[in-house]
Amino acid sequence: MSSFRGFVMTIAAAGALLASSAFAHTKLVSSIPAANATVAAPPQITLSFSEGLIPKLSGAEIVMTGMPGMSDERMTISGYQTSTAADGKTLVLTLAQPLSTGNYQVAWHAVSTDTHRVEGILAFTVK
Ligand SMILES: [Cu+2]
Repeated sequence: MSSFRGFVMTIAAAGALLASSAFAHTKLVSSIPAANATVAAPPQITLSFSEGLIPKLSGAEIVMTGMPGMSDERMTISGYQTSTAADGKTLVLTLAQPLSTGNYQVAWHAVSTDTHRVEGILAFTVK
């Protein structure tokens, strides 16, 4: 009987391990600029995650969603470089030129080392 009991406990432990790894997918912890902040034109946009990222599968699209006194036409920003900081958990978007005054959305996606993909939108305003 004791070997059966041991078997059951092994299964239970394996289940707990699976459950905890399912919760280990990454989430956005903080960003620069912060969500919904109004800032001077940032030289780069930094997205800090809770888990290590797979750089090839992680990135972001930057879109200008509006400009003061202009229509709300969406304009995709290009010419920035995406890299991962030394901690492996931080995506850095280095802009080729300063963002002009307006509202921005950064549509990010991140795949952590557990291979789960998460995504979200960071909005901020450049004054
Ligand atoms: Cu996960």
